[in-house]
Amino acid sequence: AASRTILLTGAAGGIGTLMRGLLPAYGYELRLFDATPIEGEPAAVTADLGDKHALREAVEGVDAIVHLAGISLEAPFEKILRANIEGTYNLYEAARAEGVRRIVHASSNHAVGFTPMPGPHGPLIPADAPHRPDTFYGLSKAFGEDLAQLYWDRDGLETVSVRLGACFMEPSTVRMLSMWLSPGDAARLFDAALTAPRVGHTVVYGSSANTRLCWDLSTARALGYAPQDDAEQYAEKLIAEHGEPRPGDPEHDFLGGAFCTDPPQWPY
Ligand code: 15L
Repeated sequence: AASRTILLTGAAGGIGTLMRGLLPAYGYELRLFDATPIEGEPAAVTADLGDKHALREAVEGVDAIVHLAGISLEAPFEKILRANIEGTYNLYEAARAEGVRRIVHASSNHAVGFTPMPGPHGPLIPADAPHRPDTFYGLSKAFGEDLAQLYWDRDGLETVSVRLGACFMEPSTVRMLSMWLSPGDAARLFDAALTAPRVGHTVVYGSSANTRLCWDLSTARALGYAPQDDAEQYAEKLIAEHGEPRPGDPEHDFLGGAFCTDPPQWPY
């Protein structure tokens, strides 16, 4: 396939770092953007999402954007407002002005975090589940999805909003047995979102094909996503360490887990 140039925002972050390693094998040429300099990547753009001029320059000439930048945990509203709400608006404005056709945007399970967990035999949580943010962070992700819808309906700029689960090398909690997105599957999902012929604004969940899946992956599969991994191989070890999920434990009663009661705080 012809190499396509992708702007990767948040390239220094957790998922950004994993994708810098994995996406080039799919034939993408990555232009990197982050507020933090990236060691060994002198061509990376070091700028803030508040810097509209830097954003315009970074976006110019790219075929699509994978937008991972922003605050990824709970923070005071003012910080979320600047980094995630205004920052994502600034990115969409730059993309619209430069004629970029598609954005793959890191939304989060926390946009719908107060959705009750379905239980082992309940129906899977659908991609059209209404927004039930569990934090200001989740609220900013719900905003991002609505922003994406506006830019599709009004401007014809396409977005895949990926309500990410937990993307790490390995799952480390019992909750992640249902929410884990392996790095390899994350690359497969982003590649599908970048190459599917017509997406409009599509909302998908981002996880591997986990045995304990709690949400419906069909909109992701419809883009061509074929997950290869399953967190279940870690189940025995994680349950031995942490115990089975107990009913009444807020960590397991709502999709957003601990974000619903005691959200981890952005450290900066
Ligand atoms: C998120 O949105 C966070 O960015 C990530 O660090 C994980 O904690 C994930 O949610 C999760 O729900 O586990």
